[in-house]
Amino acid sequence: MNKKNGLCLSRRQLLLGTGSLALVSLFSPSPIMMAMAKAGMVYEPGSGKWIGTTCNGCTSFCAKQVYIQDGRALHIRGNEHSKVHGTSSCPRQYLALQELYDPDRVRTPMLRTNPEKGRGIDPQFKPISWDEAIKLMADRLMALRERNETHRYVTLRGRYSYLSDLLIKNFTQVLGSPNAITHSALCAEADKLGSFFTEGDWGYRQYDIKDTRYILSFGVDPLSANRQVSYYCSQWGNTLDHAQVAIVDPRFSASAAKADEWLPVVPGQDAALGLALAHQILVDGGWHRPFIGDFKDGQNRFVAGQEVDPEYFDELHSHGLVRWWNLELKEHTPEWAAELSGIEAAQIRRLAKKLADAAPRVQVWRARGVQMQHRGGYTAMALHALNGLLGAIDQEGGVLKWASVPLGEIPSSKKYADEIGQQGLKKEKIDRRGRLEFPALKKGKSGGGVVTNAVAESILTEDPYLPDFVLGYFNNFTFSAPGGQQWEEALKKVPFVAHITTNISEFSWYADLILPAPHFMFERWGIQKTAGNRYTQVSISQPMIKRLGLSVEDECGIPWLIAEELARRGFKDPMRYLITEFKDPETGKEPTNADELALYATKLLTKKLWDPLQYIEGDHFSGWQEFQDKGVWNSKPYSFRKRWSQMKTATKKFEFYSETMKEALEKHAKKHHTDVDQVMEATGYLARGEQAFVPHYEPPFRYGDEKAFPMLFVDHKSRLSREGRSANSFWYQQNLDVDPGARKYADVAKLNPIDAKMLSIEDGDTIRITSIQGSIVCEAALFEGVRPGTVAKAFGQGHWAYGRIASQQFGKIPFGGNNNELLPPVYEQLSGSSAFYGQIGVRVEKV
Ligand SMILES: Nc1nc2c(c(=O)[nH]1)N[C@H]1C(S)=C(S)[C@@H](COP(=O)(O)OP(=O)(O)OC[C@H]3O[C@@H](n4cnc5c(=O)[nH]c(N)nc54)[C@H](O)[C@@H]3O)O[C@H]1N2
Ligand SMILES: Nc1nc2c(c(=O)[nH]1)N[C@H]1C(S)=C(S)[C@@H](COP(=O)(O)OP(=O)(O)OC[C@H]3O[C@@H](n4cnc5c(=O)[nH]c(N)nc54)[C@H](O)[C@@H]3O)O[C@H]1N2
Ligand code: SF4
Ligand SMILES: [Mo]
Repeated sequence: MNKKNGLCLSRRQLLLGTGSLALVSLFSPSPIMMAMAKAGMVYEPGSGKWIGTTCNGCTSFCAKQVYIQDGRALHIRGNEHSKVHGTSSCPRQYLALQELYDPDRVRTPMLRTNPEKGRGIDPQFKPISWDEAIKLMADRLMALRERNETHRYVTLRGRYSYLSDLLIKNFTQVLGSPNAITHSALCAEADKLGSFFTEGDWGYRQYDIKDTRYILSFGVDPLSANRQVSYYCSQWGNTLDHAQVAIVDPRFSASAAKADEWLPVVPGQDAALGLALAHQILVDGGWHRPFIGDFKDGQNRFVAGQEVDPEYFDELHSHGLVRWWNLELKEHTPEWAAELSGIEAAQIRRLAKKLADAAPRVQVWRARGVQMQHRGGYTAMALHALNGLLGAIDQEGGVLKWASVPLGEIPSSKKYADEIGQQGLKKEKIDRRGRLEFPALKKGKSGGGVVTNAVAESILTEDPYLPDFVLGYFNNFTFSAPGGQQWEEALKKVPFVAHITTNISEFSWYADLILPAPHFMFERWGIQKTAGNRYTQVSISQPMIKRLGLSVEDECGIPWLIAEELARRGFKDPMRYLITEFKDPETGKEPTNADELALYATKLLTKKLWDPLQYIEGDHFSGWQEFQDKGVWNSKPYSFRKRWSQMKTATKKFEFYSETMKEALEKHAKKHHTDVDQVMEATGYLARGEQAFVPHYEPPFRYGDEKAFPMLFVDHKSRLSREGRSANSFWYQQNLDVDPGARKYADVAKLNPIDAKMLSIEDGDTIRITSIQGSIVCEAALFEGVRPGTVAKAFGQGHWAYGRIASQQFGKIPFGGNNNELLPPVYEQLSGSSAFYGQIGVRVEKV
């Protein structure tokens, strides 16, 4: 029941909540706009200029144009030159303006004067000059060199542009540290594992929704999150005219509100559903024969419970279908899955039939929510295998790859590292990647990926060692990582922490030095990539207004300033690297300052896109100036079916029996002088023997026993969250009710009225949610759109720092509760990903 309406929310109200009406209120004059009007900066259409850039509000990385007038950014729209999303957008784009003009932004470098670190303890930052700031960093780096301990310099990267490899990877390398730690394992690495070990693609997909007939989404809410929200938002209405949509999610999402079916699955049980669908598709003879092949005599021998002789089957572009059936699928009937997933057997059968009827114009989507789970790696594979079975891979109306684009890389710095540096580079990385329990199998390589959240534990236990200097860039792991509390403790232990940031966030609170950052979208150079609508695009960000305060280009400029200071002290290799490798590709000029370095690096990486002499494919430009003016380059349209039997797997085929996984696991086992069963054991999986090489069912691991923690927690993204960065925006708080079941100016946990009644909780009550990790306080919203027994809550609120709107009392009291204080710091270990989902037991009480 909703106290304010005295009614349960109706379906119509839910639809309104997800629709575009909310956009109207985003345009209502804000205090900033009114102040601008007062100051005579009145918006006169036509007198300003639209400039191309990229939004980094989420991983859609849309190409944008920003309207600049009198040096102010006034308006934002999708970039008309983009073939991916054109002028369309999502509601989050405008929040960037309030991020930019946020009065709480950091304007100058600042130094901590209070040595005591803790939440609620004022760091007593005092402003200092860039000169002083850079000298402090150079002091630390030179001292590490003198002690032959350059590996104790650690960089942590959150959100980024492609230029960030300079600051994070290559500059760290030239300084002699192997510790360039990215946020990828907090983001979505387990997702890539699903497509890599089936079709050899360590990457994300695009979905050809223009021409599809059936969309089955496991947890993805494309109108709110995932990748290319702008494109999917603009096309979804048309898609609903020719396709059916089923959304599997314990939570009624914005996309579920517009779907034909909503399947409120038991959290963590998606693999059961996926495997039963595969079973039923085979039993019904519904696989896509032009991709998979057929029984030699055309007679279907897939009968529940019965083994099949592989000799009878001629496989075409896939590998190991019959082995998968024999090892795993034959027992996985819809009845078996119904018991586990809470979805009725009849509904599973009906769905299997619909998918087969629509194949190959079908697409099975999967969100972080189903894969970033303790045993989610095989779920990722199982759900992706459905796309293979239905022949949807690389097909019109199916599931497409992001095209590879001729984008350059930041040049290697390895040869510039001197002897001291080379010693440092040999040290074990701080995140434990590649240890027996952390295979982190990026692209199949043992230790190829990152284990972001393990760094906090490494610091706390000094295993492999204690870092001396941690430089955080565009990250907020104290807030964004599960078990964020351990980052607070870890950062207290590190002798020197610097943070490059726009706002004093929960990470900055523990920093010794704050370095003001330019806003990614308006104040600096950057490069991003996205895909959709059968195109892959590359767009740039560019400085278009005067940078606020004293911020400098961060991804390129900060390395420049440090290199200058190190050179003054006689350590010249870093500067030699920068001036040798980053010459202006048009004039051949060496960079002479931080801004030039950023410009030349942008030109260098994108050269093959804009230089007519190096033209390869896609949009054709007359030169850099035209590319800069347009702001975006589009690939040629997608080439369908080109990868069939040309995949980057061990067999070149789509693998249901993953020889690629087998190779990777065997290599990792060999490195540790053991076998694959021991790897399974060490990574928390129950599979033994050959089961480890096929998509299979693993029971979800439950954190917290059912008695003490009877409900299951379901985390999700808000439509207005720009990762962890938009909560200090007034427009965010004012429009939060665009999420089904949510409220303005509130941080709500959504409870089913059935559960609420049992717990004597009423709509609007203040509640405490407790897990084995911690407790948070927020507001109860009674909402029928959550599966009974679960509690769903958007990530994004619960800031106690960041600014005066985001927190209740800056530096002390959070506004609402941060979900990550409930989530234990656990992993999907094969990919190194943090596990935010699955079965996280919680107790809910009225306060
Ligand atoms: N519970 C829960 N946790 C999640 C998620 C979730 O869905 N649920 N999502 C996860 C995902 S997918 C991701 S990718 C991570 C993201 O997590 P992080 O990579 O940690 O990124 P943010 O939390 O967005 O924090 C970025 C920080 O950079 C600073 N900053 C803001 N704007 C700028 C800028 O323009 N330039 C610079 N230099 N700095 C800036 C601010 O200090 C800000 O706090 O969070 C993860 N955490
Ligand atoms: N609005 C918005 N969009 C974003 C971002 C943002 O901050 N805000 N961030 C971007 C980033 S960094 C990333 S990595 C992508 C990630 O985008 P996705 O990979 O699509 O992942 P999430 O939305 O984080 O996944 C959470 C979803 O899974 C559902 N879920 C949770 N548990 C389960 C379960 O057990 N089973 C099922 N079936 N569903 C479950 C949740 O209800 C929610 O819908 O999104 C990007 N898009
Ligand atoms: S979908 Fe993401 S990247 Fe695109 S406009 Fe919205 S927030 Fe920005
Ligand atoms: Mo992410």
